[in-house]
Amino acid sequence: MTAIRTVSTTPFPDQQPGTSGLRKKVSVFQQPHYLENFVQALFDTLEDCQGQTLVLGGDGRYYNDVAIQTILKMAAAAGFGRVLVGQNGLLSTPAASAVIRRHKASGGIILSASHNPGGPNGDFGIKYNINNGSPAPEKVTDAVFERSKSIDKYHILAREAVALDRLGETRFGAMTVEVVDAVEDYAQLMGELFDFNRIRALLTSGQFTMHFDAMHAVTGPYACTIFEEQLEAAAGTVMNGQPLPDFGGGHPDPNLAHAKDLVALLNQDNGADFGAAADGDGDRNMILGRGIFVSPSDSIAILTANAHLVPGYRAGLTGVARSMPTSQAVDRVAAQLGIPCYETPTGWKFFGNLLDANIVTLCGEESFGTGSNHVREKDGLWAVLFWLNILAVRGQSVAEIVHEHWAKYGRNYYSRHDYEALDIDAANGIIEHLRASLTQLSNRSFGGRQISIADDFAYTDPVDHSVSQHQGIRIGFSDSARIIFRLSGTGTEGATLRIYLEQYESDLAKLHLDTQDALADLIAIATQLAEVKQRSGREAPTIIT
Ligand code: VG1
Ligand code: CO
Repeated sequence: MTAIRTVSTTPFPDQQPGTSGLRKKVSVFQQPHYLENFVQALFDTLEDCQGQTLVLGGDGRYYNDVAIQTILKMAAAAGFGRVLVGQNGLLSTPAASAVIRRHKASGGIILSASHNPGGPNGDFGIKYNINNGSPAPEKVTDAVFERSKSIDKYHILAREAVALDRLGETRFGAMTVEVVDAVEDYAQLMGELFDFNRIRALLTSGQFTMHFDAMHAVTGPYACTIFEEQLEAAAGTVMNGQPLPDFGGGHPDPNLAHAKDLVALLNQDNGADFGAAADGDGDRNMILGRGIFVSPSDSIAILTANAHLVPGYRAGLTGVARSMPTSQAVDRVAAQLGIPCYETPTGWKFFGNLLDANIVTLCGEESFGTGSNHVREKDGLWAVLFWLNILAVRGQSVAEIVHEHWAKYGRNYYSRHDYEALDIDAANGIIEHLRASLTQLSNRSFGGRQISIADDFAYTDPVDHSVSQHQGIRIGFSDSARIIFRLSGTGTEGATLRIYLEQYESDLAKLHLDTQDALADLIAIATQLAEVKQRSGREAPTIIT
């Protein structure tokens, strides 16, 4: 019988999960008892851990291996019957969701700070998913935070580490640790949704080349198995396929700024036909064609419009959902299909109820997140396979498909301007100032544009009727242009102000403008309304996507 130790501790005041779990600098997590406190607060909050099955894995970033061993010992002390751990401690976020669902686990812990940089000076994170595979809803994360404020002890098994490199079971106190193949369940699910034969025919035709950039993060092993082995894409299709604790020194964020090598490969003469990348934990995706970037808001609209071409969705979509700041491109497709389109706050946790109730099939966020009812997380490789399936069936280029889409539905020019690492008071001041201006804004017009809505977005979940307030300052114009302001809930340094800009254009002669040029008027209105320069001292955004 292995002994369970009870350790005295004192609370940390800052263990409030944000948009996607608790995210802090590695050095914060390395403080004695920091991780243990949070995990114990979580286990105390869960109603009953006795005999339950937990899923555990992470994106392989620095501290993943240490944290996993601590959590295993604490899970054993909490009475869990079995923990399914990804081999070598790896599980992408969507794969963890798939494993929770397939093995009917009571929940799962995912260790990741997603697209944030890793390494000893980078970020670490921990998030909890519930038994449907969805990120824990606010009522759970709020309860964990409350518990963390009064925690005075935690329980841990006194035992040496368990090896995670080989598949199979190990007894761990009264608990069983089962090391599972991180890729197997997930790859099987992808094979059920997409026409692998057709995609394989495209990839081996000699007429089509693609690159997938795993950014030295968790999708490497998944992408090698699925693209290079199962779909027989040329060796070397997967770039940066080996997961590294510091992501090779890069920033595993699949966007135009951080996936530069991939973008260059697609933009050169005779570049590849298709390019894609995923983030640290594999839930984000970027889609590129030769010489074209597909904005994530357009991507979810195009997937919706073409879902009937894909086996897993041929039967039709019950509805779609997008986060509030995501462009309204998908709304137009939903209207055409005669299905509802729901608008939720930022963060995947808000889609879970809609998917469970089967009132939506596809979901998307402007932040490079796309997914469906196959799991309860956004899913990077799923989006790439969805695009490949469409390309294989339509036999057109990415650019042709996007341009035809715009010609049919019009184009929602869209961009996000991020001001990172702002002084926290200055950032809060910007939002408070905007909030105070709302009533007075509702009837104003700017350069002939009438404001039709000015509010602080609040959401009532249509399924459980829970209410989430203060989800972003939303300013809409009569021509359906929009400006949204909100503060990031995933950063670890100061505050990040996000300004989301959107403008609709249906004039065929104006569908191919430069995005920043097309949005120039709105950008000027946004920075003026928010008094960005006066309040933050910043002349320009840190990053534009
Ligand atoms: C950001 C994105 C949001 C996304 C979240 C988690 O949140 O805006 O759309 O769901 O990251 O994505 P925020 O609060 O920083 O704007 V992931 O891939 O970082 O887990
Ligand atoms: Co992510």
